[in-house]
Amino acid sequence: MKFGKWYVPMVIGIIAGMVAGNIVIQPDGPAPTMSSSQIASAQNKAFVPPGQHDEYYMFSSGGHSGQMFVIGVPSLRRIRTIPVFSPDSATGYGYDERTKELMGGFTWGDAHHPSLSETNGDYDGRFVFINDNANNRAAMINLKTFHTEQIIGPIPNIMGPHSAVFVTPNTEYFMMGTRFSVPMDGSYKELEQYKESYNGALQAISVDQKTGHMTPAWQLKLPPWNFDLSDAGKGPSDGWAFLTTYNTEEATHLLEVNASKNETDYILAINWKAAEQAVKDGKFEEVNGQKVIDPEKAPGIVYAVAAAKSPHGVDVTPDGKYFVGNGKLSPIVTAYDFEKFKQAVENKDFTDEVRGIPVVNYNSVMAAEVEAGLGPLHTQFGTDGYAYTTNFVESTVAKWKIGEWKVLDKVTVHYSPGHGSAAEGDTVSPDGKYFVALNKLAKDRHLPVGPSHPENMQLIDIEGDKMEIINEAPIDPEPHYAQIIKADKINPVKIYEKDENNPDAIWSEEDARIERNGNKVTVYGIAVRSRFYPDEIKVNEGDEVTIHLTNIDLDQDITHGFGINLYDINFEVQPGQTNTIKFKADKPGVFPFYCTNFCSALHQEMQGYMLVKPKE
Ligand code: CUK
Ligand code: CUA
Repeated sequence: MKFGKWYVPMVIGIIAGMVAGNIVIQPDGPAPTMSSSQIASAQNKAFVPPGQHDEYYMFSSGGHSGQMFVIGVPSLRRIRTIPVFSPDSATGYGYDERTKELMGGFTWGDAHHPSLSETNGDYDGRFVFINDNANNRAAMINLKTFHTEQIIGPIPNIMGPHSAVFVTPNTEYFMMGTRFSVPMDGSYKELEQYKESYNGALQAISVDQKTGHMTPAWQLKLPPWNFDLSDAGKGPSDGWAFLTTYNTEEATHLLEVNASKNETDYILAINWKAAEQAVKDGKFEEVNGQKVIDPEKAPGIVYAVAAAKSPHGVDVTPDGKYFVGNGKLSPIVTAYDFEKFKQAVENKDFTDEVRGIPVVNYNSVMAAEVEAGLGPLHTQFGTDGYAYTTNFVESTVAKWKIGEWKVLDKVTVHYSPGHGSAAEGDTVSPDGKYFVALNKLAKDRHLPVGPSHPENMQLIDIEGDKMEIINEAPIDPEPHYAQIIKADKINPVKIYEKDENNPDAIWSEEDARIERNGNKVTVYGIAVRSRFYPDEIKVNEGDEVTIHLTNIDLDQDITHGFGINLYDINFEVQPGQTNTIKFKADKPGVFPFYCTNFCSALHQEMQGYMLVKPKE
């Protein structure tokens, strides 16, 4: 392998850097300032005047904040935070009954990779899905309302679905590969039994095309390695998914060193249509209610191909002809020719077998090794076969071209980019135009705010031959991946449709009431500028209280909040929405409740009292 001869010194350098706690080789101190002509050009291209809309939405993961950020491109203005895996008192997410149930008892998630729904390999603006790397879950956000509508999981048998979520070209499925290996049946096994008793997995989730609702479909049992990222094939490679591996050393301790020993790890190519067929043919085992396919017992589903040391991202080109592995501990990005890969599989052109998985001959399928730079993590695509790779260690974005296989331009970013995101970058027809580098470190780029800084997004104009940074903005931790979709593909509703069939909703003051059944008190209330009805809720200490509240202000952007003093309760009702909250009135006394969301000139008058009569 070509990369064999020269990545070793570099890897030693990186590891030495890691051990010294200083992986970032970018120097400290202020970055070079832009020239006045660069500033003028940037203002021209990235400025969105007040009142005008951005051309694109960017959906960015919020990492361990558990949220998703909606950002306008090119302005980089953050438009909305969509709470997904963590509570958010600003919207009452995680307080009202529906969202409390969604969160399933967890108070955080680690959201890494948003994936917009696709039709024929193109973003269609219906839904966006995202993984929770911490709690084996995935969420669906409906882009009509920008609300999290469903969270599934924790899904049994998988652990830490980091290589997720990646939709197939018609959103038949999205794939979730695990980062961690664990005993798949959920049993207790010592780490000494790692090699025999631990496994990774690929989870396929099927998606209902009408509602976007997710159902666990099947799981593929994988070797006890770590899996990093995946991508779905398209066009000629439709029906396949690609998954990077690391720790094929099967180390259990000090992975920093022990998982960086092998010269190569693998990219797994998974024929998901064959997996689907195997399930139909009954070639699976039921484990904890999940259909688990063992590739050793159902051959023809999983193949491996060597990839430069501990690869991070794997990305399929827009035409689906190549899949591209990003070296991480090797300075190269490897492009594999899918057609040749398929031929090699047909011809059984294998060099090895590892844990029952045939290893395809690298030299037969490798199309090119692109010398991208130090620490390549992820690649995105623009128009005309241009590709953009983020180099974490050297803090650059490298532009190269499919077919030419060499770097044509590089731009220094600030600092240490993880993912990047190109406009419509994961579709069959990317737009080019913009690339956002999602930099892990901001350091000196913004006003200092103490020892820790925000992450830093930088917008790069990729239209010309030379890439040019034209905008930047800080962002809370932590965008991993983001997808950028044309704004006109998304048509959110302006108000919730009046649901006459919702038994919890009422639409007039006359229907407002408080019902008592033993110690259960149910309030049917309305919120309307600028009052609650009823505005006196009288209960006894110890009562179980349920409040259904409907916002009958059917007017865009008139949202009411409902907070109760000292009861740790706050939720919201958007126009036309009904929400429910349940709690025990365990503190006697007088507690005002009030609208927490400024809604009118008489917002401050929008209040009432909850009287909790003490027990005798
Ligand atoms: S990962 Cu964070 S930079 Cu979770 Cu996609 Cu690569
Ligand atoms: Cu309703 Cu403020």
